[in-house]
Amino acid sequence: MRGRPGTRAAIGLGSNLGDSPALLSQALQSLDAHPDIRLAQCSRLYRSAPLGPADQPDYANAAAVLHTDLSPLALLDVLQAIEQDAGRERLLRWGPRTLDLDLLLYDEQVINEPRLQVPHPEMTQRAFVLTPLAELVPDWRLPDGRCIAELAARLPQDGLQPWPLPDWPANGNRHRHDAQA
Ligand code: A4P
Ligand code: MG
Repeated sequence: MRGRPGTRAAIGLGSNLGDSPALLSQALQSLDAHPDIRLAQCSRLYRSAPLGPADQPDYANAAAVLHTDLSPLALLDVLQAIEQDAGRERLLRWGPRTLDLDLLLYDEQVINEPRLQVPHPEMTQRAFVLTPLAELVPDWRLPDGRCIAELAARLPQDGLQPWPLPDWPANGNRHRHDAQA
């Protein structure tokens, strides 16, 4: 199952159990190590209050842009395998998790399959998704024509804050993957 070579895809990363920054960082490394995926850009790390049940820890969130030869479903398989490796258990919708990897955008495509909806149906409502993504690809337009920067600017930030850890890939050496994008 191969996609068009070098297709651009955006993903959202989230975690609120365990060493969340390390889990997100490890997930980015695992993606970049995959033979059919190249990590083109990653955002700063953010800290956000939980959406959903309130009795869970704050989340670490980030966004990344990938270039991939994988089809959307094959990419979802890789994201879910990396979630499993991080000890992810699916106990409760919107409940705490060690690692959540959402496929936000895949080129200009609209996908409505039982296992996969792209653009991610909730992404336009979530500052913890759009603010990091707008750092990377402000001009990327959703298939309906709306642009990421405009959507991000309209959302309340809901306590979303940059989390300036020195060893996060995009801190100190910000957007170090840009040169290859
Ligand atoms: N699925 C369909 N479309 C997609 C897609 N575009 N990307 C299916 C990834 N998966 C997609 O997801 C359930 C099913 O969605 C998968 O089997 C896949 O086939 P899941 O990850 O197993 O379950 P979930 O994450 O608990 O549910 P859901 O609805 O995906 O939740 P979200 O939207 O991922 O939200 N608060 C803060 N502050 N930060 C967060 O990151 N995340 C969530 C989870 C809740 N609250 C949060 C955060
Ligand atoms: Mg999810």
